Amino acid sequence: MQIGIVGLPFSGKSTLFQTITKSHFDPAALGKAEAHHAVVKVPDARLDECSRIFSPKRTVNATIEFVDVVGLKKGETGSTQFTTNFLSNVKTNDALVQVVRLFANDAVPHPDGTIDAQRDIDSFETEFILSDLAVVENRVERLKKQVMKSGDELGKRELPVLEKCKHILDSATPLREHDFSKEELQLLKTYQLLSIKPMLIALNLDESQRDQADSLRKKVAELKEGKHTKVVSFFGKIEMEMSELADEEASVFMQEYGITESALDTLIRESYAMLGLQSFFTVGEDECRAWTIRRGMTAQEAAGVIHSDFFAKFIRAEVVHYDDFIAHGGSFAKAKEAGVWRLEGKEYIVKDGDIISIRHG
Ligand SMILES: Nc1nc2c(ncn2[C@@H]2O[C@H](COP(=O)(O)OP(=O)(O)OP(=O)(O)O)[C@@H](O)[C@H]2O)c(=O)[nH]1
Ligand SMILES: [Mg+2]
Repeated sequence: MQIGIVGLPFSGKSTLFQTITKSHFDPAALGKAEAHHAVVKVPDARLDECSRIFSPKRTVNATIEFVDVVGLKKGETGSTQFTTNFLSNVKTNDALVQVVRLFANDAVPHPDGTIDAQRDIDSFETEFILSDLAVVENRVERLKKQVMKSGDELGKRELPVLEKCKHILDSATPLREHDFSKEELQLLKTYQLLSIKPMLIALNLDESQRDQADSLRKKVAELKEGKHTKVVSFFGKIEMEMSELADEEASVFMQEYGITESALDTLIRESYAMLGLQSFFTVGEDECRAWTIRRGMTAQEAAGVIHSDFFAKFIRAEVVHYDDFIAHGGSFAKAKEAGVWRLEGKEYIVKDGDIISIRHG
């Protein structure tokens, strides 16, 4: 699962990437042709609490991968050029974080001269829609011929889905705001369409905009938020400085600024949720661990994520939800007594935050 960080030049992509991945690269390398990848721990207060209760030898967080997508450059004419090279770098991601610049900084002028979130967001939207339309139209034409000539079965199934896409794109809306069935999504996968990818719009604010942070976010959210489009805000520069501090210093700093949770933690968790991912936990004195599954997965499938043997030899799952576990003093015995600890069969749909132990043969 990979999330691409995109955005106009000088919007703060590399600043964000370095902060969430706690990595550093030479400023001279910023904007260079090669993309940076890093795996990031998904922060989870529930897992931290389990670790406090069990004091295990190790605690293992869920992870996701972020990429600083490079290749978007200011063209000769001054406007930003969405080259095919850039668009193909975007295609390989499962979801996108679009950094939108709201901070003013004369030292690094905005490529379009002024700060305008809506214009920036729309320019990406338009490019993505146009790129998708080209792919879809081209394919529809070819498939029509193919189906007529040979009665191609796969083609027959694909054609109506692609025509549906064309219809949506023609009305200038991104595909991600429409419902597609599992089968339809499967058929569309090979086309790596851009506007179908879930999108988190991350507004990069300056320290001085602290008081307006909420209203600025709401303004953009009202216009842009949708089923698979979310809007969050963060403070690129301070967050970066904060990430360079030791944990203790950072918490003093956060208190001083009245930050309750690092915006970046929120951003990572939102990205995880945006991918349709959720966590269940295994706990014990050896290890407390968050495992990643897709929403809707069964107990047997979840067991298979831990070990393929657990899938094959699945008998039952012992399940208690984290909230119930905590409500009963973080004790399995009390949770059992209260009847919130249960045995579930292989068809049980695992919930985000379930604590599970697999019984297998
Ligand atoms: N004042 C201010 N400056 C910022 C903020 N975020 C980033 N910058 C500055 O803006 C410049 C560009 O930031 P980058 O993170 O390199 O931006 P980018 O989107 O990766 O840029 P390219 O890779 O060149 O497209 C740097 O000089 C940052 O220090 C912010 O929140 N406030
Ligand atoms: Mg960069």
